[in-house]
Amino acid sequence: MEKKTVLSGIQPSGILTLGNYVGALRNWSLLQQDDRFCYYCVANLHAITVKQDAEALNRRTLEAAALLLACGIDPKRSALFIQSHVKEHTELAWVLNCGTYIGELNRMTQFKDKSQRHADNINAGLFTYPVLMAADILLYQASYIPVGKDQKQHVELARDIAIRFNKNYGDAFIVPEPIIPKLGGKIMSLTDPTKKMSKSDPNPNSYIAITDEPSVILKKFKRAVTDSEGIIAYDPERPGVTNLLSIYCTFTGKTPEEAVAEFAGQGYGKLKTAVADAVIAELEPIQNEYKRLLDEKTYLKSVLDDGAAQARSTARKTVDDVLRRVGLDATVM
Ligand code: ATP
Ligand code: LTN
Repeated sequence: MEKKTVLSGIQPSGILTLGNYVGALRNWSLLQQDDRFCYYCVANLHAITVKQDAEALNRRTLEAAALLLACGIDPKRSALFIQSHVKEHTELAWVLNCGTYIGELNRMTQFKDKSQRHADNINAGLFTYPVLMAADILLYQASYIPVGKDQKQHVELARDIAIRFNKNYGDAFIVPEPIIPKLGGKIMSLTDPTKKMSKSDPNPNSYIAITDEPSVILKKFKRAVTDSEGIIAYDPERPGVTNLLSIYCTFTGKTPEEAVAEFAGQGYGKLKTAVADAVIAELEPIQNEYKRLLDEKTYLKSVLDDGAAQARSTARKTVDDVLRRVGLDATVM
């Protein structure tokens, strides 16, 4: 059976949040099926596009890997690895940089957004970030890319880069497609529901960390910003309550209509507690497994070493093929 390839990445730029879990990690785990092989990386090269403390970056990279395992990434079905351990990522990124237009990168909304938030450090890496992401994807000939809604534009750029390269040099790359959850593709901040929940938000009340204690999860949901009307409605005009309802639905499998009917006429308090309960029920076992794995250093190292070796062997084939097609192998005959 010809297996299709799944690939995704997550930056170790902070504590992983409920947004990362619902938008990405949960799907990563579900996509591990018999007819697919998955590559999942901790994208530490991407993380240095904003300022990082070296020691904290190393620690968070390994913690993110342990958390991915705790969320159900199975090393028998997936290669789990650290992006910087596979040099082919930066090698391919250079070639792809030379096949990407400034105009395309200028259109990326994440770049615009991050340049505003990090106005003192608008570096070239932040600008070419999507090209490195395209390299991550195209190296493994991935067909499916599970991501949250905010990454759709980057995956589309990776498609365009692949299509252009294939046209110029012959079919080197599989053209990937994003897989975005229908519900929960964009979980919003609890303190400002018009903004995406983000792990790099300086206010910890704005996000639920996957590792937050149950009492903290309950407290943060209870404080979540809604509105003063107290009407349970799934309506973009009421982003706070709609966000709570979509979180509730993703964790209970109910539809928005069912959830609205369940809480109608009861104000926001009941809904907030019910959302917290549903989230805690799913996160608690993950947290326990995560704590256990953090002490299993030898196991974690062996998973990451094996994952990188597996990734490298696939990635090398793609890079060698690309170098040959572009005329960069320069072999003396
Ligand atoms: P940062 O805030 O540091 O930019 P991030 O929280 O957006 O980071 P990433 O590492 O960039 O996290 O994203 C990892 C994955 O999680 C991506 O697939 C992204 O689309 C998804 N994701 C991130 N935030 C959310 C969210 N609020 N809702 C749904 N999916 C999300
Ligand atoms: N840029 C992504 C993280 C990421 C990624 C990838 C996602 C890095 N490499 C490859 C999918 C495929 C983000 O979520 N900010």
